[in-house]
Amino acid sequence: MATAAEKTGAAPEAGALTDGFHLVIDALKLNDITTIYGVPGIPITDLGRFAQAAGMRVLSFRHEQNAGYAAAIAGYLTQKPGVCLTVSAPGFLNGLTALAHATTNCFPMILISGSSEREIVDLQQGDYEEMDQLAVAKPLCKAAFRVLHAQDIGIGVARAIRAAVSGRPGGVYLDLPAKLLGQAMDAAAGAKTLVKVIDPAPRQIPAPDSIARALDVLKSAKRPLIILGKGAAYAQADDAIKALVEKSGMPFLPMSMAKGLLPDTHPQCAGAARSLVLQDSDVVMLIGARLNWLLSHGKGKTWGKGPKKFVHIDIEPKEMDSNVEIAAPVVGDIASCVSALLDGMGGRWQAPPAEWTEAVKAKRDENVAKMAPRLRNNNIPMDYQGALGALRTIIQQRPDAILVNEGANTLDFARSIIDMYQPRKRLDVGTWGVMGVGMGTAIAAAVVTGKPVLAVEGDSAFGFSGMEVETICRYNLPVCVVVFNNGGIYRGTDVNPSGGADAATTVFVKGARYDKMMEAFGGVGVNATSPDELSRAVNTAMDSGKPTLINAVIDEKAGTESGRIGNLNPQSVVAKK
Ligand code: ADP
Ligand code: TZD
Ligand code: MG
Repeated sequence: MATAAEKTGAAPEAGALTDGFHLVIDALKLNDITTIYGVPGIPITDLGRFAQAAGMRVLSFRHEQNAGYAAAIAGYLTQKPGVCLTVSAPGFLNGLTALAHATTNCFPMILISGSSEREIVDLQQGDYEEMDQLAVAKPLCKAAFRVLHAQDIGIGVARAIRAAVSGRPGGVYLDLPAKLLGQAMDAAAGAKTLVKVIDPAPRQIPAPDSIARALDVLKSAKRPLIILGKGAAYAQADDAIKALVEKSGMPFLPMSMAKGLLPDTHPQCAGAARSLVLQDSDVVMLIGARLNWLLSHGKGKTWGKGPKKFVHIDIEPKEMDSNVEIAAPVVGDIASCVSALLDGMGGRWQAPPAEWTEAVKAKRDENVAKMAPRLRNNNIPMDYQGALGALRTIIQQRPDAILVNEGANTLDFARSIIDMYQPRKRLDVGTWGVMGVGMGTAIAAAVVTGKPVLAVEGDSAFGFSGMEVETICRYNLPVCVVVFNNGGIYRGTDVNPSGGADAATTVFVKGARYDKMMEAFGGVGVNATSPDELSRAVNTAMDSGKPTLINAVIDEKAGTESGRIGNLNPQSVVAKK
């Protein structure tokens, strides 16, 4: 066992005291967690101060939800839990949406919230910011813990870390009552209570017979397809996945955040032939992607009439058969599963029939050629294709930049138009299609990677986290935000059906100038009305690394209801009469 001095780096003086504040910080640092995203206040203000004094990076946000989204995506990018720190009740609740989002998306994150006096909360006597936070958090995360004694902080933090990153990653809640933070104990004894988590996300090796079964199913395929999900991107098994895809010769389809795991321009990429490959494939291998709504639950019109067999690689056994029968479940961590498959394929793997791969390629080339001229238009006001055509070229020229993306039309068009070239460079709304992740995601991406970030935001989407432009300026982060300003949600053209004076429910202030928000905090603001202007402004921002917000004026008529998922809107029989 490591001695106290080895664990904390320095032996405490005889008789010296430590306390809850410092034990939390020591426990995080011991486990290589060096960044905290949060909002200060009672009872955790000093925790943030002491953490900063101890050399941690403590990023203060304007709203806990954004700090939480930052922590969630930091977890996704680093495979270490992102930590969000909040005050009690309202601050905790503000952070909770992000915790639930992290759990839903399988991102490792720990929400640490201060809480009020247990004795008063449990008797419901009306304490300052009273709430039974542990009970509220439980159904929304993978695990929830509360620590009552300073000597248990080491174990509490260790459990939180292991729960967040092992197996299927997710969100963990850690409740720290105010009284705990001030609890004192002997420093040497305290240091001994700290726990360094060994092998926090142990490999989960797939059963050999599951690999053999999967290979048999793959060999039987006439029209195989590989679908890569964000679990595959998270796994950081980039070389092995590339080797598997290339050795198999199978077309692959990246889910939104898996774009760039292999370049979208890769000869086997079927991104531009999505409908065809989903309908006509006979064997589909899912790698870190769930058959949820984003894949039409693996059935129905999207998936065509012919029979399908699925091979499913996932770390979560319960995911198998969640929507349709899985012919070959492969349960394990993606790196281990992919390397076992590669080994099993041996030296001579039969490529899929050329008839299939040629058909996919022909469809893809046809669709790409159809889109190309639309992406080069210089229309004023801009449409989505013209504006995104300009941004597409920028990412092509700067493939290591990170693209953050949210909105409806702004999201759907950007996903299909902007090619990605490197893994984990596209960060977006994830499994829920949630608005509001934008600025938190952009901030964490810049902090964690040090790379330039381009955030492409619908004007509605941006509004959910827009105040964090101050945070971007305060930390002087290399973030360029482009607000696609079409004056509303989906379109800016709706009118109030009652004829009353209020604006329609989906419409915002006409001619709004989001660029001025950035200027208010010392960043660069630009109003861009043409693709050329937009392109110049983004390139300047990316070269300078200065916080920039570009108000991109988009034709208010250009979008469609709900972007590409309008079919999910329920229809009223009354309105149709
Ligand atoms: P997408 O939205 O891109 O389709 P999902 O979020 O639906 O992706 O699926 C991600 C899947 O990846 C989850 O089912 C999760 O359990 C799985 N996963 C995450 N990390 C790993 C890993 N290291 N090994 C295996 N599976 C993983
Ligand atoms: N609230 C939350 C948290 N998430 C959501 N997804 C929504 C509301 C509903 N919603 C969408 O699904 S997209 C969207 C909302 C409000 C905004 C679309 O408008 P936009 O993009 O300006 O961001 P476009 O380009 O105008 O379509
Ligand atoms: Mg809009």
